Amino acid sequence: MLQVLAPSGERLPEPQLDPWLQDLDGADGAAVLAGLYEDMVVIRRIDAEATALQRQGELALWPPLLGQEAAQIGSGRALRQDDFVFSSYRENGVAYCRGVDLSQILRVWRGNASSGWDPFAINMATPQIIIGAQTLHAVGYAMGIQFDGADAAAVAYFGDGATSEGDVNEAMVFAASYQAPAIFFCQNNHWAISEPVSLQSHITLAERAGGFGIPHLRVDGNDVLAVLAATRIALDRARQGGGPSFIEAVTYRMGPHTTADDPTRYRDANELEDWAAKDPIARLERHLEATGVLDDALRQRVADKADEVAAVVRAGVISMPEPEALDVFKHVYAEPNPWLDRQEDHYRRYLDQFDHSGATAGATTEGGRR
Ligand SMILES: Cc1ncc(C[n+]2csc(CCOP(=O)(O)OP(=O)(O)O)c2C)c(N)n1
Repeated sequence: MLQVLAPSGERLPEPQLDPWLQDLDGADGAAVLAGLYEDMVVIRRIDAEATALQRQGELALWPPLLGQEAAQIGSGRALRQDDFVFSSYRENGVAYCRGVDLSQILRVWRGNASSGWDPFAINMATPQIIIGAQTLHAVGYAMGIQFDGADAAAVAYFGDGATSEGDVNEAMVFAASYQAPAIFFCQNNHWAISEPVSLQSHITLAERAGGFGIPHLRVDGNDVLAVLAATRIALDRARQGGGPSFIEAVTYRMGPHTTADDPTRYRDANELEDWAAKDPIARLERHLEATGVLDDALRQRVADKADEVAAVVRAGVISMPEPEALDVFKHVYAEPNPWLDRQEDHYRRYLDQFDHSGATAGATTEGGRR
């Protein structure tokens, strides 16, 4: 597994990745590192705020990313604006990097909308809940990039569990066959809800890609610099016409699968303790302290930014207008659809039975029976 930052924060020589991190040794190096640190702290704070909002009944559900900040920020910050991201539901850190309006990340989880944002405004598709389906979308988009003769890339984010899905394997066949500029970015967070990765694969997930003829890198996913470098390598290959790449970022989901899950029912507490020692933010913090980049002023600036962002997220969620019940029929099809119109009509007539207090309208017979 490739690593640039040890858990102690020490920078290790890494011949394959170091050439892709030269900007860190230049005049702006400290600013780049401080930027990565800020993003990771801010996204952890958004995650904690969203979890609190769910516990307070303001969101129906939330899939925490705690522990996966380096995998998401390191890869997200390597991308160019014209690259296109296809993610699942946990990549809120990547959405933050793409510039999504923060409260829009939470709209779906509040139940206010059936999708989050305009994909073409930020070049990131709305989150996919069907495990692995987004890899096919990414490869299709990547083939479109090829037809256009452009040098962008399509990046599919998915979990370890998704690699066992047919969709992901079919996507890899197509990407390899057409040498599409697609990046398969797998966050191996070790658990597919209660299913451990060890049960799903007897080889590393990165090695699976080798079977399709796709070049692969296995990096420490809690090391933001290793992830940044690996993503730059894959992007460069895609831009040069070198075809797809697979990155396995080895990380850990420190929280539950979603706020509806209780991981203590299937996970050993010692495992969590081991991974807490490899925390991605603490590791970068140690590095920045040792190199003199992290001082009290930077710490304060980042803490203030996190507070500010958390306040925006909270205010945005709480003030979201409630959707109309019939809005559920909007945006299902681009063209009029008689079957949907019929369903909408039935639902409207059903809703018409109720008055504003929620009681059933219409006369009741004696004794309250109809
Ligand atoms: C096709 C499909 N099968 C099953 C599910 C139910 N499901 C939701 S999340 C999940 C586990 C996914 O694990 P992984 O791919 O490792 O991603 P992670 O949640 O760890 O980020 C499953 C099986 C689903 N959403 N889609």
